[in-house]
Amino acid sequence: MTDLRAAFAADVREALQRTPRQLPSRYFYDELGSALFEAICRLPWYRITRAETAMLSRHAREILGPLARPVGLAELGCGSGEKLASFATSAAEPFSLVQLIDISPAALDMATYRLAAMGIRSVLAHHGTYEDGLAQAARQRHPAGSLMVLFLGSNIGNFDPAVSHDLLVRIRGELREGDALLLGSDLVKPERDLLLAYNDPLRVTAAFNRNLLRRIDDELGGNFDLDGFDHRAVWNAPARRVEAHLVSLRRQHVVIPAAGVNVTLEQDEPIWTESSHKYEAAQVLAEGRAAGFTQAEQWIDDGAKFALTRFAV
Ligand code: AVI
Repeated sequence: MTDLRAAFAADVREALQRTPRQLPSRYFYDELGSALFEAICRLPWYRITRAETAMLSRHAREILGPLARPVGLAELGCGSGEKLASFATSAAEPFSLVQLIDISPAALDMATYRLAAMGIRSVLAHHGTYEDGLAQAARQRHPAGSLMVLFLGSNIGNFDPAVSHDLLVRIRGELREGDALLLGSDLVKPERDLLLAYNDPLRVTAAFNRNLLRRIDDELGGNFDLDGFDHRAVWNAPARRVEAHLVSLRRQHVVIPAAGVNVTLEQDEPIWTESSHKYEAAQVLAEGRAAGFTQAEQWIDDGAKFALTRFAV
């Protein structure tokens, strides 16, 4: 068994044994999962990607304004590279080096190809976790100028608060004076809008969620019956997060040989697969401060309710 498959198996086993049962959302992003996420980003009800791309393009020069030249970029979770491409086009200046960090090899290929098509060839792709990629990016940075880490798409919202705090501290720890972090955070909005975004009428998000079971069946030999689970999204107001669940439609036995899993799910029993935390704009500033960033500037899309914050060291 490869290391990646062994880690997948161990994580699935551990998460399914919790109460309530869980599955880690980072495993959504195999090739099909990444394609389904790209489709979600195009849904009329999921506004994060369009709002952020427009803001990146509109404010590119202001965002880069105070940074020492040449600027190097490192994007955590670059996906298809579409946002980075739009930012680079509007910035209209050369970057010393662009570093891409993602757990999906397909995403890294797509982003590298997209940047190359724009003439950006000074690109390094790091396949792996945010932590490892960040450490690599800091090691490989251009010796002159500054580094801006991009952590966009409200990817931070998929982590529990304690973990996201640690990640911000980690990012801060890899940066030097004059560097910056550009953080994209989705803001709290009416429940109706949130539920449409995470339980869309075309059921693309439901497919994205169920694909995790398909991946476990394919890669770990599981016997999940995809028709035996409903996608459910709920807004947990006190915790300020949308939770995604897969609800067992009947009592069923799940066996995943490669993960050593043999469990019985009751009818209506949920498996919690994802949290998408939402923020108040001031809370984002406070979290950056708590992680050790000294200065911040924020741009907000009031319609989509999305914030881009540049934290400086
Ligand atoms: C990648 N991440 C920020 C998305 C989110 O909004 O939590 C993943 C997603 N899940 C369902 N729709 C989109």
